[in-house]
Amino acid sequence: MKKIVLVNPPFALKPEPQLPLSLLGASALLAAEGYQIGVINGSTDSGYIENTIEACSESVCLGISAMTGFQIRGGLAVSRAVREKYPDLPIVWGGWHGAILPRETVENQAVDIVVRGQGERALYELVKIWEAGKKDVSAVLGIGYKANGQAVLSPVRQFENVNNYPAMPYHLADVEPILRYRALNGQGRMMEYSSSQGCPNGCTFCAEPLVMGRRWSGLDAERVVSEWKFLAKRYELNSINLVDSNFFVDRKRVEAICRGVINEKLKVTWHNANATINFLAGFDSGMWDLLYASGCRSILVGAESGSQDMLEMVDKKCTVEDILKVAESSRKHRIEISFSFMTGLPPGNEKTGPEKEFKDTIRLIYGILKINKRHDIKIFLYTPYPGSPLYRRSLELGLHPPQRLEDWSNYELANITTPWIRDSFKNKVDVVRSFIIPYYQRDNKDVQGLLAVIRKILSYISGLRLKYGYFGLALDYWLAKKWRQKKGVGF
Ligand code: B12
Ligand code: SF4
Repeated sequence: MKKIVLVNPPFALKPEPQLPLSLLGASALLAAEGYQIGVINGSTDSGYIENTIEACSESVCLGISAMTGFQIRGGLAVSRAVREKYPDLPIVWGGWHGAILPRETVENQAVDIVVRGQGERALYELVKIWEAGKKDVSAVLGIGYKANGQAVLSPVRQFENVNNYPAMPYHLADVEPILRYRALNGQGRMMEYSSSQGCPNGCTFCAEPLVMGRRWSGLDAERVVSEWKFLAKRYELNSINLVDSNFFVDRKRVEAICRGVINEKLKVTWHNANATINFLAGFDSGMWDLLYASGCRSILVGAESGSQDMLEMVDKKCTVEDILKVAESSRKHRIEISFSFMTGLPPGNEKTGPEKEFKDTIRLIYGILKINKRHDIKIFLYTPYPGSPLYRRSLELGLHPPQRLEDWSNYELANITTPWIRDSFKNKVDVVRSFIIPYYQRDNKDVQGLLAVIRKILSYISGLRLKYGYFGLALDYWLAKKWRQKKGVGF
């Protein structure tokens, strides 16, 4: 049986080790049939380009996974190097960028095929065609390919029930260094797990609706529990890191997973499960207790904004009060929530410009932290990722997007400034994110003496700044920044 080589390019210059879960998912059907699959992980292997070239001898194809941004850079470098050495080897791109912009992706000379959306069956069918020595891929649904030098998109593939797929072939990845890295960094032996695909919601900034067509499918609860049991034992895990776009779509399934974990007496905790505010706002005490008892310790929600106008613009289907309600009920039940906010959204009208929106968001963040300082707050500057209504609105407002695959590799949160955002606004957000919120959140119990006094003063001032939404006269964080630059660590 022949080989298949799949590459997860690094997602940053110095990436943290990450499990190449997208590739494990895409290769699940082939792995279950016993294909020899080489998974090369650019987040742990700095020689991933040379290693891919070597691995590709006698391979049926090369597969690349890429999100929009930095991953494209490595994806293109490896595709070009392989194209040069093996000019006839088919090169397939999958993952979110290709799914969102299939034409631009397949138009690139180093790409032959792009898979849009779920990759398991499409990759399986492609490999079968090439293995049989054929070249015509036009019958494969949900892909882009070249015909007479032109990009062609085949009809969309029906969203498939994830229970049709076999378990993810974790054994294909070099898992141990990743788990060890996490254990050394205080996260314990934590492993990614995907229990569902898709999301039924239509938030106007998100690419999910375009890529998965607002469909959702979750693995049956019994299967989730038995896979967690297997993984926990096989890899000596402390915890599971859920990467589902929306873990909580089916309440009965979540309850059954929790009961299953309790009945099986699994000793793993589970973290970062994605949820929506309106779903969590409907939980009673019994549900929160069940979550905690089954090991749920943190939940991730897109709170997005403290401005009700903005919540409506992004179609979050929740209110600012719902967000505070979730902060309170989760606190009572010892579950931490990671509230993710996006600021600098495209202005709707004068009343909803970025300054007003940021002020409302800060007020809400202060309200959340007053309820529980241990809730995690993430603030991102809105980056228009293609494939969403808000991206189209951003184009109308003057955003100039890259045109070619190469140029999308520089499209990163850190270096995109939308036309309606000023540098001063960007700096203010940065200060709030990196100084004000963390300083307010610290309990300062780990230090004594003068440092403890300085920290307490900083915490107090940061609290006042959040409370009144005032970030001028910045002597406190100017000093903190200088200290950090000089000592390499914060106060
Ligand atoms: C884990 C994760 C990460 C990890 C990276 C993991 C890795 N690959 O190394 C980290 C934390 C580093 C990360 C970073 C970012 N991420 Co991210 N991430 C995810 C997340 C939560 C899970 C991915 C996953 O493993 N899913 C499970 C697998 C099985 O599904 P999948 O990835 O969709 O793969 C399937 C198909 O896409 C396809 N497929 C994928 N690859 C391939 C390859 C081939 C050859 C084939 C045939 C098929 C195929 O088949 C798979 C099975 O069906 C997704 C959301 C989600 N639920 O998918 C967001 C998501 C992919 N990330 C997203 C974003 C926006 C980012 C960031 C920009 C966020 C940020 N704040 O910085 C950065 C970008 C980093 C960069 N510079 O490239 C967006 C994608 C937007 C886009 N246009 O690409 C997503 C969709 C979240 C969202 N809804 O907005 N991310
Ligand atoms: S932001 Fe979250 S809830 Fe909204 S569509 Fe995307 S994945 Fe679904």
